[in-house]
Amino acid sequence: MLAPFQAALAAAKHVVVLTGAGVSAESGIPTFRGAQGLWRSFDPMELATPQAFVRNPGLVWEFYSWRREVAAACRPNRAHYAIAALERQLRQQGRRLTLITQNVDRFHHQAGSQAVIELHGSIWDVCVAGRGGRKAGPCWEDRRQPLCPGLAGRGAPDAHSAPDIPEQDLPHDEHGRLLRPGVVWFNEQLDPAVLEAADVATASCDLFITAGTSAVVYPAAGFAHIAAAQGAAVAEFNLEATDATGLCQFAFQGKAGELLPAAFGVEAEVEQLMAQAAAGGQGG
Ligand code: BJW
Repeated sequence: MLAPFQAALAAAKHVVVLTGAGVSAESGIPTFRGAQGLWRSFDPMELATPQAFVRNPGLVWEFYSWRREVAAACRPNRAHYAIAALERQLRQQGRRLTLITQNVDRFHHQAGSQAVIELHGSIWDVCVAGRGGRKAGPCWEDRRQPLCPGLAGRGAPDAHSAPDIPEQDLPHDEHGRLLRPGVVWFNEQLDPAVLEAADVATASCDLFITAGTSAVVYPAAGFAHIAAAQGAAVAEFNLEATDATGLCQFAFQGKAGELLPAAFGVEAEVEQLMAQAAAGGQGG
């Protein structure tokens, strides 16, 4: 299976890589589904919808502030570096790689990826909360931790008791408007320009690689189908089979951080990038 995949990679002019939470799992970021997944302990409808934010912005902010703390203590892993190294290699050869990520941790940027489409926003962004908890205007990055004194030292939300953070103690902008996390929640439209960029990339690739995603959340889950329908080869890297496995020519089971450097033939580059990052260079 590896040799035919590498032949497809060698022949591809435009590679699209779609990543999900499994790619950051080896960094220490919890996935959403599966035995240790966040949605096992936390109800997404109470924490990751605009309606939940309207009902209880303190609970939602407590959840996201805790996840920012977790992410701040983690670093990109070999899977992130492998994708960045492949992008660089393809660019040097006059080919290209577009990365579509569902992840909100920005580890792909930190690892050096350049052509990154963030489908579900970023946990480091904040935006003004408008009607119905939706975004009112553009988001901006704010990496302060905690974002405001009211969110200091709270840890993970307790599923059995609602937090007692008054709304005035939550993050606000300089005009006193309540802020919300800059991520995309369930029941919420993706940014149309972002979705368009992902659609265009998917429709024009000749190799589509999906890594570390359960392939159940739309619209991302539809991309592999679109790529396959327009003739691209599809490859999957995951711990286990998913809803997308059936349409893949190549399916590799195992950890992304172990599989991707070898499959992409970039092991030496990955070790070099990891060493640079450990020494405090680019990739942090
Ligand atoms: C490893 C590994 C290792 C682990 N190595 N692998 C069409 C049909 C049906 C429903 C819909 C539809 N269109 C829209 C919907 C509704 C909804 C949806 O898809 N629901 C489904 C659950 C059924 N979609 C939406 O609401 C989207 N909006 C939208 O479409 O707008 C239009 C619309 C609005 C209203 C109604 C209808 C249409 C928005 C989706 C937003 C998702 N948001 C979240 C939270 C983001 C913010 C945050 O971080 O808190 O995004 S939910 C969560 O799931 C997060 C993820 O990005 C997303 C996907 O999860 P992912 O990345 O796949 O992670 P896991 O945990 O599921 O899987 C991890 C995988 O890794 C597993 O397979 C492991 O095996 C593997 N793994 N370790 C390799 N080391």
